[in-house]
Amino acid sequence: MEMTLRWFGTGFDTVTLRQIRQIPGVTGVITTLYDTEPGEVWSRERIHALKEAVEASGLHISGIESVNIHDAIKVGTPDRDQYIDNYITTLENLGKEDIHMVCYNFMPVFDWTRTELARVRPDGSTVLAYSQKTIDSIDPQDMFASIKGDANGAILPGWEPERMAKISELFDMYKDVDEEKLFDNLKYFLERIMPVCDKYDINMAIHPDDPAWSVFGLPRIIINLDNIMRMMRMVDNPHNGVTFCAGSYGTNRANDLPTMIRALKGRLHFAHVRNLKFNSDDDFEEAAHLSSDGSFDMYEIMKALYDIDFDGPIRPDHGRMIWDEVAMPGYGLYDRALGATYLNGLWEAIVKSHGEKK
Ligand SMILES: [Mn+2]
Repeated sequence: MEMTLRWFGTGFDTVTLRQIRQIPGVTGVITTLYDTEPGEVWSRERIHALKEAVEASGLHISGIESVNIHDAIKVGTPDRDQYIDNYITTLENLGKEDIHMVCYNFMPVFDWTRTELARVRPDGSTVLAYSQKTIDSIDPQDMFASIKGDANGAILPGWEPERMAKISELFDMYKDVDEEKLFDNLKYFLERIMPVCDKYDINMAIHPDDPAWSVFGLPRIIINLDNIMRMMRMVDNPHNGVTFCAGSYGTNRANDLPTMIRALKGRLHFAHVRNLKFNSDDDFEEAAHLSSDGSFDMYEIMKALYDIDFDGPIRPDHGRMIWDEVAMPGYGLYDRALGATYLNGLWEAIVKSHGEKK
């Protein structure tokens, strides 16, 4: 595996490449062109400039998170082919710039959903949190305004104000889309992009829905092992794979994370490893990466990745806000750096206990 950190780009991220370079063991970043709209072609020039900026810091681009999917593709409207053509051009341009992993998601209307951006934990740190009771009591139109806490001036991925302004239009677009239709539309998209992925050896890594169940009655399909296996079988190509996000699959306590990882051998292209602390089945908050701070056994998660010979990029995921840092919720420097170091420590111990296989 390669330890990486997500970086939103100059002008969008409070964390600098120089700071990331100084986290021991982090050699790559997972980045994006944050100012592009879903459906837009990413020019080779802009990708090249991004790559040069990252490489000038002594790091490299380990993959893209995300190239977002236009709603026309998810809904399956007649204009979807144009947007898929654009997506294919973006993949070609990424391939030509030697970038081989692309994370994306297929969530309708809302990207990840939380009800609080800064819940205070007993140690005084603040974290993102989710309460189903809160979701059940609010109108989806008010979702953005009702998230408690401050985004610290950052634009949250998937929660861009211009997108949220069109929320009723979006709900209307998805009104006839159920789970079966969403699977069909995903299949159509994947079948069309696989030839370019084969040509440039690009691993597509679908990010799970977060939380891993339906919110506001919208269909959500990337939520458990059965559905991921169905997704991979319906377009049976090794480039059609997954992002294993422990914190997203882990929202559903029926998901056995190490077992899921072991079932995904060969198709797991990217890993997000973080911990959650459950207060009840439908109320959780994000925790430090350390096993004892939350509800997951992080050693077992890393061990499962080791057991499947995982060799893709991995990153710590949302961190707590600590040491008075002001940053995008979940994406400060300090706690993610602690997370990377902890995960590297677990990995070193696992490798050495297996006779330094790698
Ligand atoms: Mn994730």
